[in-house]
Amino acid sequence: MKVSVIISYKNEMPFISDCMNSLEDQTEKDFEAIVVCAHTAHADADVIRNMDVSFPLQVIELPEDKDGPAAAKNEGIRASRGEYVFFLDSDDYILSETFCELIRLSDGKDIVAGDIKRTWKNRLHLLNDKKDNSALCPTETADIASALSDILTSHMVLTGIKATGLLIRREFILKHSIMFDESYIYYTEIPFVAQLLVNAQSCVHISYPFYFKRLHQDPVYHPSLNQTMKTHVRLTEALRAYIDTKKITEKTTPSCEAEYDALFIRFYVQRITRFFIKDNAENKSEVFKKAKECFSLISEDALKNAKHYHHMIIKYSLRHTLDKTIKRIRMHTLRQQGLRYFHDWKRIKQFIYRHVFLNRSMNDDTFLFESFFGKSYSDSPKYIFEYIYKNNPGKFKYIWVRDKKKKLDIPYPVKHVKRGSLKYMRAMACSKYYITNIRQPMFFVKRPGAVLLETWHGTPLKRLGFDIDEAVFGTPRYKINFKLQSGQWDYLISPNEFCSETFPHCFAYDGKLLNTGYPRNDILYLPPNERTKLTCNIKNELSIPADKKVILYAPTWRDDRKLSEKEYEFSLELDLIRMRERLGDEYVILLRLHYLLVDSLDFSTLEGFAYNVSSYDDIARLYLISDVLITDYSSVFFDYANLKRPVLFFTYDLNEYADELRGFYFDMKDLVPGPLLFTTDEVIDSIINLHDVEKEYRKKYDDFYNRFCSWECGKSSQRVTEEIIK
Ligand code: C2G
Repeated sequence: MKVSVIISYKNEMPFISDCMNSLEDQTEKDFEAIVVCAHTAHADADVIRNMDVSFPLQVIELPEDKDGPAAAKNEGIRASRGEYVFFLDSDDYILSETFCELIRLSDGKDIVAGDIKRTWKNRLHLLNDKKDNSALCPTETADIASALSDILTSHMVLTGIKATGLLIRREFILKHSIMFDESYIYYTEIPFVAQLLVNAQSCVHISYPFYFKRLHQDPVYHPSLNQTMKTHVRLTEALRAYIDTKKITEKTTPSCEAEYDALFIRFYVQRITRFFIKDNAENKSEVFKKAKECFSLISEDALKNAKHYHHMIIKYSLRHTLDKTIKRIRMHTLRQQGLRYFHDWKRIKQFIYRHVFLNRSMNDDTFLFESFFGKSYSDSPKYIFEYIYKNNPGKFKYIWVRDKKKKLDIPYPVKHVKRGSLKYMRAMACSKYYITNIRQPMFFVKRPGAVLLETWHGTPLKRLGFDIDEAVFGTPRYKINFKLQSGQWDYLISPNEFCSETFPHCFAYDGKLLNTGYPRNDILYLPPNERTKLTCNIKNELSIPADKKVILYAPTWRDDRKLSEKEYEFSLELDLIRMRERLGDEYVILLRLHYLLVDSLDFSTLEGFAYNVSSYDDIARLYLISDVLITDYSSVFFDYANLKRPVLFFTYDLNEYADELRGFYFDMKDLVPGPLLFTTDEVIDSIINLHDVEKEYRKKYDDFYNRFCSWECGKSSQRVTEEIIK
């Protein structure tokens, strides 16, 4: 047996198939896999044992008195039989040529090392990307001193040092009794690698990333071990690892002392000093004390070779108190940011926000409202605003955020601030109440006493936030950012029981839920005479003939059609010319694009039949004037159902959308209160036979209404307001 692969497992079930598949695909087949499971993972151990793999697989369970990656790896070493051992974490994976290449270079050497690459991607995405990576040119270093040095310098900071990805001769480990220190929670690999390096008699390094260390996108439900640790505990342990490493390396030569010191210095400057200047960091003094123990271990040469600031701040930290050190680090950071951001106006504004506006007093009587990035005066923020305005005359001041390309038409005396402007930054910092239906920007700092009401913008059919398996589109920090944002919300509105069950999980939200129904739907419950009057007015406003019935087509956006930040492409799959031929005598159609879709519709040839209402502020008013809604996977039908009018689903790309893009919370066929249609002709036929469609779906519609609309009664704005202004 050439290689024993040792895989430590705790709770990485969503990732382990990538890990196992990467072993299954090895071009070199002479290996065994030993999975060592935490005692808490008994059920998973059975699942792994039953995995259909073609290589020898042993699954071991740790006894109850042992825990953590060090114990698991040691157990793996004891169970291994191969000439070499190779540590692979169960959330990571390797290239299919890894063993073949490392074995080719081994020739009885103590250590064969490839590089580790950190990635947000799963294996499939990585393999797709790799096709474009052919330009990478590996270099091999077999001279022992250089190879050992290369292994260390391939890591940027001390905490990057890993035992994973190294092919290590088993006899060599046993001869020198090199084991993982089980008193570590996380950084046991740092002193382990130090022992390997000081004892190795032969080593080769190949500068090629064979090993892929997965960065966890979901810090809440699938966190990595270091995401579960408190920062100060993690940093203190890493400092201890440096101290232990120095004890190991000082005994022997070649000791790689210079490389270790350089990695430590960078770790201190890049990680620990940044931790010190965070306002909410816990136990800074404990970390500072441990860091001071480390400073005396750094060689003078290493300090001299370090960058000027690195050298200076270490000397400074050694001689001064934590408070003084923090001031010194802050000064440097300010200067650095000043230089770096000098040409970046957006950053300068954020700098002013943090250092100027947040120091001003908060305006306890001011409300800041925002709807869909300031693109419209609409949705729940609009109805909450109008309720507060009308019921609290003269008591409050109001600010509305507007998009830079949009002038909001608000028929009340409010201040407008352009999104991203300095005035907007000031309003974000100084308004006591912030009411928005989208996620707040990442730079936003919630001040003590401020109130953030997240109204959100719909009952989700499409999976949302933490319920999306993996953020394939957009930033891999999607979930990490989402948690930071939802952690700032004081209140979140829920329109129905389903949302009250789903929102806490999908937003990783544990704040207060307002089970009030949606303020944006209050308008759908106006008394009949007011509603009729309003409907006539809106039709007039849009120049829609009073004698024509109205079809509203309101599709949603598709994650894979991104054009730029917050802009997605739309393709119109309904054949409007055909619709006009068959329906034009009786109907007009309103096309309403989602706020993320770029509006390039041109209806000049369809005048009198098709109306582009994409820039109309408030879709609720469009619901009121329409006789039938066509949508796809948008949440609009949950709101429209309040009117109990027919809904058709034009789902021409259902399979792709459901399986490849987001996935749904429900089986659409079971849930929706109308037919799923795939062609324009099917849509036309359903509209011509609308009465039959309504009859067919009546029972389903009633059930749907009871499930999703029964909390709405036209008083949601009032209920929400009473909660937030006590
Ligand atoms: N909307 C609109 N016009 C459309 C589609 C949507 O005005 N053509 C508005 C509606 O108010 C809708 C909201 O935008 O409720 C959200 O749109 P969705 O299509 O549901 O998509 P998304 O913005 O991804 O929100 O929980 C809801 C989900 O988050 C979906």
